[in-house]
Amino acid sequence: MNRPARIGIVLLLGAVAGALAGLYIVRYLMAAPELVPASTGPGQASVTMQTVGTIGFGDHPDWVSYLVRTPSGRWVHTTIIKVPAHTLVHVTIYQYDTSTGLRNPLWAQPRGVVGGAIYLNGKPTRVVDAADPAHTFAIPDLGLSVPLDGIPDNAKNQCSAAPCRLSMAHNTITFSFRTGAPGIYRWQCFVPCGAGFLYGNGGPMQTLGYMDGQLVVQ
Ligand SMILES: [Cu+2]
Repeated sequence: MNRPARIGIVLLLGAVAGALAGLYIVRYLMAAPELVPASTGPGQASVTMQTVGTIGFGDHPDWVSYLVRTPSGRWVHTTIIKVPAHTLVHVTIYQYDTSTGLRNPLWAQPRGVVGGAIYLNGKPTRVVDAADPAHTFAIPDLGLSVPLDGIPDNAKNQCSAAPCRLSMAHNTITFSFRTGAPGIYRWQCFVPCGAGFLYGNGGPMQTLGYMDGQLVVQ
């Protein structure tokens, strides 16, 4: 093979490698879940989420996940939420997964919520059985921790793919908390719900868009 042909092949291989590296960067390293803003009113905001036992689509269809509802009512597979600073935030979570239980029973007590209570299917609740949560919603830097009780293993009409509908078996948990200064606050679930991973703490438990999230306070 003559020299120009060899140079041509090397250049071609270089271009292919570059294109693949670019695809990898765009597809895997820059891909971030969508940011969903809260619905806002004077001095208040509201956020609606659901937790599901299996997301049912995407890269990891069998992973547990959160979803967030946009102000216009569309369910988005994300955990990145934008709320205003120094504001009372009302949260509603539709919890469709079965129980896993808490590793630390301390987390059975809701903390950091207005009034010290959450509402579990409308009932004021100051502590749950540590065996009952399927997930928690916790923002460590705000001292917020909310247990989300699972549905019974034998519940009828369970949801298997998100977004789940209100006609399917679920618990509704509502609570309120106050935001402070602007910033990005990490939030996560503290139930070891990553089935199939070491101690249940891998996979979805370590992945933004599933059981890890960011509260963007602006
Ligand atoms: Cu979880």
